[in-house]
Amino acid sequence: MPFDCSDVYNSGETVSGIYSIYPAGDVPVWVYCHMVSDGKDEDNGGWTVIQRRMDGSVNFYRPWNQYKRGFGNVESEYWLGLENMYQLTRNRKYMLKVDLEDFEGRKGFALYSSFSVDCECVGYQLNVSGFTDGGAGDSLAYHNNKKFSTFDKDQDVDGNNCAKMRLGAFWYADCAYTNPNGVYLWENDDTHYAIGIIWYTWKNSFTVNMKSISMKIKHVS
Ligand SMILES: [Ca+2]
Repeated sequence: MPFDCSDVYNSGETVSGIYSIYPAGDVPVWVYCHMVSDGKDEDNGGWTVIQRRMDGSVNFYRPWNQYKRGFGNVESEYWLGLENMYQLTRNRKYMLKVDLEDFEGRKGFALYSSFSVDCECVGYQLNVSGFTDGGAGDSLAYHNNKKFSTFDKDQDVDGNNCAKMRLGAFWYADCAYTNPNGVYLWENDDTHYAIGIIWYTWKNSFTVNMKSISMKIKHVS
């Protein structure tokens, strides 16, 4: 039983697609495994996609229990679930890659040599470090060592409720330099401030929205 997409890849499955993994024992979790290299070494097989947005087909404004367990469609947009992320990263060391695409077709990424999510007992705190710039800058540093917040569970350091203000759910601080689980908006829709899928350090804006984003992790041996 593969623990993650690295195991799937190492078993000989080299085609990107949907596979079942077993991060918490005998319960299968369906996940998209990114296997195909696009020519860069860091993209070589075995990435487990933990979050993906591409077309606005899934509503991401959801309560705590949904973010804990995971939701969405592994063929398009989904969230793997905080408990699965915890189970994966407590057992193995992972790197994280965030792939971004804007509405002009430009691409950028941010690579982190270390990524982990702590237990629910400490609010599924994010730990991310070892940044390498893929042209998009480091918008996650601001969220490092923050607890996860949803509209019904405010664990951010802001006096208000960041999930309600940003219409998403994330490791909010005071509140966000990136909002991957925000509202899927078109490029320059600034009708409401900072509720879209932003990556501030790329666009120097809280209202320029991404066409797609994915967060994927790979076992570091
Ligand atoms: Ca708060």
